[in-house]
Amino acid sequence: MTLPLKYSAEVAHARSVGGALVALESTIITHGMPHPQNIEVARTVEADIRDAGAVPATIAVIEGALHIGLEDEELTRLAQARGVEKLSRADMAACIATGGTGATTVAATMIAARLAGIHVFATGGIGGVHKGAENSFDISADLMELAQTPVTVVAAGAKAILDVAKTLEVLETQGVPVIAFGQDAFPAFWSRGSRLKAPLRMDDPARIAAAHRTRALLNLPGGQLVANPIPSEAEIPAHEMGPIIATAQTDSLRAGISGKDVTPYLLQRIFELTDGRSLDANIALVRNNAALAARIALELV
Ligand code: PSU
Ligand code: MN
Repeated sequence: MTLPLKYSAEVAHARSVGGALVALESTIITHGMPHPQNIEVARTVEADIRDAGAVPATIAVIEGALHIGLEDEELTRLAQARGVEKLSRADMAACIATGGTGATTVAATMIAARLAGIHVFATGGIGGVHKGAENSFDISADLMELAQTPVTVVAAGAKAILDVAKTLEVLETQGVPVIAFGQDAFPAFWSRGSRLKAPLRMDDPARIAAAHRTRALLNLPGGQLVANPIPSEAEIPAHEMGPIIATAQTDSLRAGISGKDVTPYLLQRIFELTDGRSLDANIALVRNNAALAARIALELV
């Protein structure tokens, strides 16, 4: 029995010539953004990576095959499909074994990237420790994945739907380097700054690539989290997002949402409550992360 692994034509070619590859997740497409903006964003982000001289590898499970890179019609179908599973470390093997279709979270995308020899991955925000985790125990598997899978993940920090301070504490406990790019503060997704200082700061993609390589030389198993602030022209001030996030949180508790439905519920609710404005910021920061990830990937080849 072998793993049904499928490379897109573009990714297969890049692998054969040793080109720079950047992995992209698919949960952001199926559970993180509404249709039809999700497919536009997915295509734009792929194009940004190509413009920067690297090759995008969007990852998903389609009818039991683990796809590393999607052809355009596969991307289009996935973005419109209903009932697509959300796959993390716990559910990925079961989905493949049963011929299912699922979108990969940060954790599952890292697992697939490692299998394909891809070292760098761009996304929007990672999962983390949810507010009220002292009661719910809701801590994303993304954090434990960063501790064990050697992929450098570029994100815009963590959304304030999470308890960001606790998220940073868990990352520290798990031995995950958290590197703010070009500033001292840990960025807060829609906003550039936050009251929290990132444990590390680097201003140059070459340094981030060197740190990635050095971890391998030290035989350390995990990856790195690069926290890249949203471009200033696209940011939404934290004081505007605060009350909206609080409302989404209250609605989520009242509706009894739990487990893997929490993050998609909150993202959708915030989209509604901001009349779609949160999405524009989201698009700008994902594109910005894709461009930085491409620069890091080019340093690594
Ligand atoms: N945070 C965001 N946007 C997202 C996600 C998180 O700002 O789209 C998605 C990612 O796929 C992430 C997943 O890996 O949600 C985390 O889900 P959970 O909290 O259930 O682990
Ligand atoms: Mn969770």
